[in-house]
Amino acid sequence: MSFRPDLISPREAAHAIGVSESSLKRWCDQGLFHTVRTVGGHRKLPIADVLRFVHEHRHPLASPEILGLPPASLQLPAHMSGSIPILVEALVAGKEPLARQIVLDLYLASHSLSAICDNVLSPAFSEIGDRWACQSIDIYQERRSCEICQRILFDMRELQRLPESGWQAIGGTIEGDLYALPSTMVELVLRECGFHASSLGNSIPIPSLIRAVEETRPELFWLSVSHVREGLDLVREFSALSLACARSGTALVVGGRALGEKLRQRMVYSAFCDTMQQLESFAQTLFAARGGGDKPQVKGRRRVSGKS
Ligand code: B12
Repeated sequence: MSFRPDLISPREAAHAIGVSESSLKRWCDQGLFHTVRTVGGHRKLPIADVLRFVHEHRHPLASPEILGLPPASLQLPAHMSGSIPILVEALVAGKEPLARQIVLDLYLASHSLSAICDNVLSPAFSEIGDRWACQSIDIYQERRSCEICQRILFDMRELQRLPESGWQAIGGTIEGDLYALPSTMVELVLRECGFHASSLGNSIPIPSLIRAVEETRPELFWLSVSHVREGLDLVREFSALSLACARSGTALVVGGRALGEKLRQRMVYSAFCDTMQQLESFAQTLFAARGGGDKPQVKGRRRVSGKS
């Protein structure tokens, strides 16, 4: 199961979310759903839009199978802490469809992507790390868990709206830092906030990151630091990155487990975030502060008018 951008009819969408076809058509007219016309002139809705609607409006999902989801959707624990042990078992056993379903069900239960990352995925990997450290799981199980999670995060992108602003965000990890998940999460969360966010990848020398800032001049640059390789003078190299960001008017956001307080005291940046939820809040504040007509669409929960 992945969330392909398949199209369904308004009648199917109405059945899927358990409302009348007339209500659904009215919501289409109000612009709550993006619709496309087939060559024959019939109105169709992308499945991703229907899933996003369920997420944004806390709307029940009556027939998930119409959307290509297993009938059991929303029957897994919709609260975050209850999902962690099931997710850990699914990841360790390589049960990718189950792991994806857990994440999707949390999203459909209206949890934000940032909260899912902080409160479910990060603790799940912490548990996987503990099991790896005491050798109760094999290395391949830890690596496979990362691969699965990475694919799920990419799939979640298909549910996101296309950013409406021209605001760019780029970032990645420094040379020697092989951790991919945090940076992928940052990208996802910033896209959710309305940025054109794209990760540059992992293990990139800082001079190369500086060139990326100078050439792209993004509104925001993120650095995720989960590991500092021996011999790297992070503070010195980082100060050059910090200057480059200042010159191009770029907000520099840093985070990651390897950025301890002592290190941070010697670094200059716009914001340090412990969590994806803090990043989301910072990104929203940035929009509000810089304001103007160019402002990206920060996701809000619109109320649905009309009853089925
Ligand atoms: C997966 C993993 C790896 C994988 C990563 C693969 C991949 N494709 O990403 C690989 C195999 C590379 C790896 C290697 C190593 N690992 Co490792 N790894 C882990 C593990 C299990 C999960 C890390 C992870 O991705 N978590 C998910 C992320 C999303 O969660 P997070 O890091 O908590 O991030 C959150 C916040 O910090 C914040 N955040 C993070 N970055 C940013 C950035 C920004 C901008 C913002 C806003 C927020 C933010 O938001 C996130 C979500 O809440 C951890 C266990 C653990 N406790 O986390 C061990 C762990 C971190 N690894 C550890 C070790 C020892 C290593 C190695 C040194 C092992 C070795 N001897 O080679 C190497 C070093 C690698 C390197 N050079 O980079 C130890 C570290 C111990 C310590 N005290 O430092 C841990 C804790 C395992 C353990 N229990 O011992 N590892």
